[in-house]
Amino acid sequence: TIKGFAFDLDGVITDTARFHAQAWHKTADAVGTPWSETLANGLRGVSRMDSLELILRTGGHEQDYTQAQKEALAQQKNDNYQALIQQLTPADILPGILQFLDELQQAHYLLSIASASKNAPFILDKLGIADRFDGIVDPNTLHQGKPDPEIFIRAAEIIHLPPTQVIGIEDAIAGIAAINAAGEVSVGIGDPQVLSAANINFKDTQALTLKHIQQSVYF
Ligand code: B16
Ligand code: MG
Repeated sequence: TIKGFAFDLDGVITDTARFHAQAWHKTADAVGTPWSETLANGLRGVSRMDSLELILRTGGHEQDYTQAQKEALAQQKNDNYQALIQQLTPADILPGILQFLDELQQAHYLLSIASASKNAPFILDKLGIADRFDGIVDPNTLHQGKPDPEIFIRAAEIIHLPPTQVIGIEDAIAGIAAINAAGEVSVGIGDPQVLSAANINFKDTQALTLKHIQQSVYF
């Protein structure tokens, strides 16, 4: 039986991808990599350092920067990003998510956060929903990013459940792969053609309800 839910943050609870894109666009300009929608999409769900590497590689600049310079670029991006997310309010919670959290809490499910973002605690606080989660995985302690299952295994551990009793919710292909590899039930938010590896699909957060999940074979 399912006893808990592990949530991705960006793309599931709130749309911070637009702020990541804005901040990375500046980085791309600074290193001379042409900005594109394809590049922006490739950065979804990817860790900070891996995102920078992708931007450098896309422009053919992977050999042009020392490790120290890369760290400075990543720091600069995060400073710009943090300036942008100051403006987040509870109105930035994606449609249907608050009602979904209410449903889950009323049914006494345990809830955790499996976000690659080191800014997740700050973002949840700005959204006014930090206290609704029983645990937040600290990405500083992880060895591998999504699609490695580590973050979702940890997201089950921190709510004291085996992965088989947890449903993971993700908007990224790498995230669904991570949930599946962790042995959890995967829920994909977004184009079902793109997230075809998910056990259950919803086209957007508005469509996500406990009832719809329960209608699947996993309960
Ligand atoms: P930070 P998620 C991910 O969040 C974002 O989708 C990704 O664009 C970002 O680079 C990553 O977090 C790290 O974020 O720089 O704030 O530590 O989808 O895993 O909730
Ligand atoms: Mg995401």
